[in-house]
Amino acid sequence: MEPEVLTIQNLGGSLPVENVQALASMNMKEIPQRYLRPEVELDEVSVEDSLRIPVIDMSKLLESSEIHHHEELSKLHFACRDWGFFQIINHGVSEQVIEKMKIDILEFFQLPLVEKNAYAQLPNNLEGYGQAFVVSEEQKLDWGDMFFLLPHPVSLRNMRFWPTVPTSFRDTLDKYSWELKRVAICLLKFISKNLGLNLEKLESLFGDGRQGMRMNYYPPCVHANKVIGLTPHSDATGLTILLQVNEVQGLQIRKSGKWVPIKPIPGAFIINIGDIIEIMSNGEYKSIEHRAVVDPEKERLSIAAFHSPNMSTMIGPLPELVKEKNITANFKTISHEEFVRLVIARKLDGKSLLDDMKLEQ
Ligand SMILES: O=C(O)CCC(=O)C(=O)O
Repeated sequence: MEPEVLTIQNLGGSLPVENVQALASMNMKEIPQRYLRPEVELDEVSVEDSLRIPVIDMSKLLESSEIHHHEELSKLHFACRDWGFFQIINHGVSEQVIEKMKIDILEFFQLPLVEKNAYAQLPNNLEGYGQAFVVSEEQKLDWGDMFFLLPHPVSLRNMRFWPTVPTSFRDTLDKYSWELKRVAICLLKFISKNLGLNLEKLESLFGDGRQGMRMNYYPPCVHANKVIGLTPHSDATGLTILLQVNEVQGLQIRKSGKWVPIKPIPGAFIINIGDIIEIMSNGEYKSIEHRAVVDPEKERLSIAAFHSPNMSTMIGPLPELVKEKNITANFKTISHEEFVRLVIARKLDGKSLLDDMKLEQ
C-alpha cells in the first residue's frame, strides 16, 4: 500500500452543523440558543483607533530608491510588531482578477443549498462547504457559513471540492490564488529582512507551503448584536491576506482590550500576522486577535487566504533568531503535523493556542 501523503486534509475535520444561510432565510423571530453570544453587546468598540491602522505601499517596498524602500520597510516592521495587522495598497494584483473572484464567490453562495452541498465537507476533512472548528455538540456557533479549499500546493488540490458552477470558478480561483501567493512571498521576503534573517529564509519555508482559501458568507441577522459572524481568534497559520468581497463591513481587531472596526481601503488587501510567524519570530511579531460581526440587514462576504510553511517545517522559534544568538526561546518547537492537529482539535478561542505553545520562563 502507498504510504499516505501527509497533508492538512487528512488531519481532522469539524462536526456538521446547520446551514446558517438557510436558517437565516426562515426569518425566525427568535435566534436559536446556540447562536446567542451575550458578550458581543458588552464588548467595547473603539471607532477612533480604526483611523490609525497602518497602510503599507507595496510599490515603495519594491522601489529601487533607497529612501522610499527603507521608509516603507520600517513602516512594515512597526506594523508587524505593534499591530500584527495592516492594509496593503499598490500590491500589483490586477483589479480584473479580484473583481472576477468577488463575482464568482458571490454566485456560488447564491446557488440553492442542494447545489452548494454537492461540495459539502466530508467527515474528517477540512475542505468543502460547511463550518470549521466545531468540536462539541455544546459549543456556541457562529452566524456564518464557509467554503474552504486548499489551492496550494497544486499537487494536493482536491478538485472534488472545486465548484464547476459558476463555470469560471475554477479558473478564477486558480488565478487569484497564484496572485495572492506571489504577494505573500514578496511580503515574507521583506519580513525576513526586517527580522534580520537571510532575505530568502521565510520564502524557503513558505514557497512550497500551503495556501488555504476560506470564503466566508455571513447572512444578515435582525438580532445582529446578539450573534457573532466569526468567533474571536488569531490565525493559526503564517500570513493571511484578506479580501472584503462586498461593501458591508464587519471585521474587527482587538487592540489594547478594545475592538477596532476595520474599514477596508478600496482595492487594498488586509494582511495579518499569524501565530506561526509570531512563534517563528520568537514573539517579536504578533498575531492579532480578530472577529467578524454581522450586519442587521445585509449579507457580508470575505475571502481569507492563509499561508503556511510546508509540512516538513518544524514550528518553533527560528534557530537563526534564538540558538545562534543565544537568546531564550519563548515557544516550544513541535512538528508541523502536531501543530495542525492541535489547531483542528480545538474550537476558536482567542490566542489560546499560542498560550499553549509558550514556554515557562
Ligand atoms: O470576515 C472577515 O472579515 C474575517 C475572516 C477571518 O478572520 C477568517 O476567515 O479567518
